[in-house]
Amino acid sequence: MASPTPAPCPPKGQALLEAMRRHLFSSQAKSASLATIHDHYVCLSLAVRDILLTSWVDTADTYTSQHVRTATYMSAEFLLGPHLENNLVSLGLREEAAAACEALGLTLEEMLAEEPEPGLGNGGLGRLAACFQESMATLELPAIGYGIRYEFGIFRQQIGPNGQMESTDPWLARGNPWEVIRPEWSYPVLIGGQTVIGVAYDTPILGYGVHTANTLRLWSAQAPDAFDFASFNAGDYTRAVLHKVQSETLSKVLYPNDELEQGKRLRLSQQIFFVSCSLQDMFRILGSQGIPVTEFHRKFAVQLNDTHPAIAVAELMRLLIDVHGVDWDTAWSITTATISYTNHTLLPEALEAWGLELFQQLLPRQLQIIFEINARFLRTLRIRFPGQPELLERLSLIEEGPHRKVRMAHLAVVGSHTVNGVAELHSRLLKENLFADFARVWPDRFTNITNGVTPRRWLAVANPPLAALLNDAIGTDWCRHLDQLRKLEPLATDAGFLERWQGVREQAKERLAATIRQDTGVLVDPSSLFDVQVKRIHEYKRQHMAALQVVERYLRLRAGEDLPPRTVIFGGKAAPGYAMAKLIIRLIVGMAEIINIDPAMDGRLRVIFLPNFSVKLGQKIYPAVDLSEQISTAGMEASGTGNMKMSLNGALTIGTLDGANIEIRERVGDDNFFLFGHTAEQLAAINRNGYHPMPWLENDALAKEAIDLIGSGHFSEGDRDLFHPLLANLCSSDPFRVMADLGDYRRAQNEVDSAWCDAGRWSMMSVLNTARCGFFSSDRSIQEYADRIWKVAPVPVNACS
Ligand code: 26M
Repeated sequence: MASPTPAPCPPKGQALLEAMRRHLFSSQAKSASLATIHDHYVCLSLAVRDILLTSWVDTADTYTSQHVRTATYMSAEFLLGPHLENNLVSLGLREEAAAACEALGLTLEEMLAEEPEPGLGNGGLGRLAACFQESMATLELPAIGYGIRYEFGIFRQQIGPNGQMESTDPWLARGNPWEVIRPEWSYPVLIGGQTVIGVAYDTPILGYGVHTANTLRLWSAQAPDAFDFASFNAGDYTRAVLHKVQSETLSKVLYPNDELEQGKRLRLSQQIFFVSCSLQDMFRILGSQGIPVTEFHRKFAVQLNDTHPAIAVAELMRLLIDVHGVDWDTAWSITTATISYTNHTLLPEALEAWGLELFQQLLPRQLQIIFEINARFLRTLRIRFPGQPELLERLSLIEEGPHRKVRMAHLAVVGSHTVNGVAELHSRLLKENLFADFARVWPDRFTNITNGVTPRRWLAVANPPLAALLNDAIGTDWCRHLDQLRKLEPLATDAGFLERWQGVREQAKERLAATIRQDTGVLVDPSSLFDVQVKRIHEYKRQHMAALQVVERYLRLRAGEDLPPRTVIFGGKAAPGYAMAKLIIRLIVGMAEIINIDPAMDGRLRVIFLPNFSVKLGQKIYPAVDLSEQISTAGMEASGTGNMKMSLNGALTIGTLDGANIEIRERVGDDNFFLFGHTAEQLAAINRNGYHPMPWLENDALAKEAIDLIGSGHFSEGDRDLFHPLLANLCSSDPFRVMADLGDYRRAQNEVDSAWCDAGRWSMMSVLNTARCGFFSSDRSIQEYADRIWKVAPVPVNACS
């Protein structure tokens, strides 16, 4: 009997292709002849959105009907990066999309390049929030992210001969296909006697390989209608419009964190604005499910991402007491059972403290509540620790002195049931230093949850050739269970596998070389060692130490030493008000200008400063890194997450015993990590004896030569003054202990050079880095938050609509 002919299978990408054509007409109102690349990008995004909406709607239905316990992640920053490719990978539609584009005479790559990235964050803290959103969805946890819909994200950086220049990031200028406005969910917030309305804009966050799509809810500021109405009646129309514009500036721009940020009234206004909207939204959800307000803490766990949302402690108290009629003691138990706080830095200059006058002006009721919390807190302390007024002063929520201030970190600690640091060392130092007194009062409140990164964006999306090799070698489970990378270990000595590994790495390096050529005009050799430091520019991260090392290398090459070819790549933004960080960029740019055209280098040294480091650029850089520079002063980098992204993609680390470097080294093995530098304990001991850089420098001829060369104007067209502030600082106070670590850094860099010359061994070490990095998945971090802090369980979502 003849078998029936199967129904013809539609060619790959057919459904997406049809949806794209439909959107070109119905959303972009164009025919193919007029469509721009951007139109096509929008159409593809809308076509993908149509598909993911099913998951999104089903997820909301499931969470609502099952009255699930929900984690809310409050963060002033979400550094999301582009959505399209990530959503395609989560839906398993990457190849279909590529086929659909091809059918239209386009490439998926050009579509992806069109997407502006939502850069709603400064660096590590904002990117962590984004990785966490994605992991919460992948683990099927009921969760909501709450933040601010800044109209302008982190500034765009351009690099000129004088270093960094900033311009605005109008990421919404051409619309945003990934968000849905929810005007029905908007809330009033009273700030400085004026009401501002927050309107919800929702973005779906897809889980990988599951039907869950959680919500990121960002608040946009709007003046209330009644507002201009009153003035209009009084005949002052123009003033009314100006007022309206003023309240809408609340969500205009993300602050680039810099030293001058403190005391900015707009910044404090932004904080109460998004925190109050978010808490009011939670009360609305509670009410809609018929749950009494006294059950708030059973419905919601609220995680504070640093102190930016710490005002939530006072605002939740205010809403419970003033709006919902709860008594103080009940309100306080609910608040402390709800809130937990993550600290992300030990740097004193980054600890938020708001002047009392400003606070009083903007948030008088919340200040009153803070005073009451403090009075009750100090009262219990007086009883527990009699006769210790200094202890009480150190613990108080109010910093005394001529300019009294509210200490936001203290408010967060007092109002939380759990406080965590972001790597083991950081969490230990929190307990021993910053919060030592609090740890005496509440020893069980403090814990550690080491950071992680999402393997979807940072491996599957960023490095498709590596992902394909992994799928082939160990199966596809690694993407949801990153520990599975362990299965690679036996392959680290398999010659055939190492050859394929090498091939994957070469592809990534060629791709980055092309980007470098495009963005800087410099040709680099993809077979050279790619030595990379990308992160915010800050003295504690010590980009200037890496720069000194490059000058030393330049001197050694000029003196005829034989060193293997290196391409040293820097990237990162400096806060616009941070002069020293900008000067460091200027130095690197000056070095690049001279070194890259010096024939004596003979192709053995290139220096690159890649402008405008971002999530998008990171996706091109991380896969191509041979050597990951993680060289912060021990005890200063809370965790670091770029270190994880690089190691996961097969880079070897040169690093100090700081942040998560310590845990990376523990896992990859000390043979596969280039360690150098003083430990945090050793530095503390040195500090006690009084540190001075001169003795270190005097015994170091090469370092002196490098500093002299910079001081001579060699990298600044003869200008001997330009780098004086930087060099004088290094030679006098050297607050970040560059001179104390420089010699050992050089020793470790020499070891890197020798290791690089044995290509087979380097490849093996590279494989072992990837194989042993599974712990650093943000899935593992989030599992810990869910189990140990939030007590939130997964709720699988089934396709129902
Ligand atoms: C302060 C003054 C001048 C310039 C910058 C600052 C500043 C430094 C750190 C402001 C805020 C800071 O902390 C927030 C932050 O981004 N912390 C980072 O959080 C990441 C996620 O946990 C960690 O991986 C990083 O180590 C940590 O620096």
